[in-house]
Amino acid sequence: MTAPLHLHGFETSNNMKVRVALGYKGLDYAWHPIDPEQDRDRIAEISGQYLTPVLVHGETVLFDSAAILRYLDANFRDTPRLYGSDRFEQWEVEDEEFWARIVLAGPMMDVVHARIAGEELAEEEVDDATQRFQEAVEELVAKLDGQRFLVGESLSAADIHAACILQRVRLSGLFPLPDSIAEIDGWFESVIRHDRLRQPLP
Ligand SMILES: N[C@@H](CCC(=O)N[C@@H](CS)C(=O)NCC(=O)O)C(=O)O
Repeated sequence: MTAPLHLHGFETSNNMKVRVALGYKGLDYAWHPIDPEQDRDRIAEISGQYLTPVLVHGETVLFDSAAILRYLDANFRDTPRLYGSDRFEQWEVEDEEFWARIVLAGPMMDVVHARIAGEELAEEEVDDATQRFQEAVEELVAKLDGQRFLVGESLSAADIHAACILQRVRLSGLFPLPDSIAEIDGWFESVIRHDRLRQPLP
C-alpha cells in the first residue's frame, strides 16, 4: 500500500469527513481542490460520476465519503480503526453513521440541494429545516451525555460524520446552533482537529 493518496474535493462536510479520517489515521495525502461550478467534467473523468469527495489510490478510484472511510479501514490495517473493535461496535457505528447522514445532515441537504437547483424555499420550509436541525443537535448532545465518543472508547466513523456536518453548518452559518452545543465542544474539537486543512470559523 505504498501508492500516494489523492483526494479531490471542495469545502463540504463529506470532504471534511475523509480529511479527518486520513488525519486520524496518520495517512499523508495530496489535496486537489476543485471549483464546484467549473470542474465537474474533471471529476467525472477521474471517477465516472459528478460528486466529491473522490479518492485516488494507485489504480483504485473511490467516491462517496462513507465508502472511502471503509476503504481506508480495510486497506490500512495498522492505523486506528474507524468501524469499532468487534461486530457489535461496528453495527453501532453504522447505526450512528446512518443517523448522522439522514437526521443530522438531512435539513442541510434539503436547503443546499434546493439552492443548487435554483429553487426558492418558502420561509416555512426554511423554518422547518432549522427546527429539524436544532432537534437533531439536541439529540446528538443527549447521545454524547457522559461519553467521550458516540460509540465505544475511541473515535469512530460515527463521530467523524456528525462532527463534520456540524462544522459545515458552522462555517456556512446555514442554521443557528442551539446553546447546548457548548456541552459537546470538547468532543467536537477532538474530532475536527484531525483535519489539517480546517478552515477558521467566520
Ligand atoms: N454520498 C456522497 C455525497 C457526495 C456529495 O453530495 N457531494 C457534494 C459535496 S458534499 C457535491 O459534490 N455536490 C455537488 C455540487 O455541490 O455541485 C458522499 O457521502 O460523499
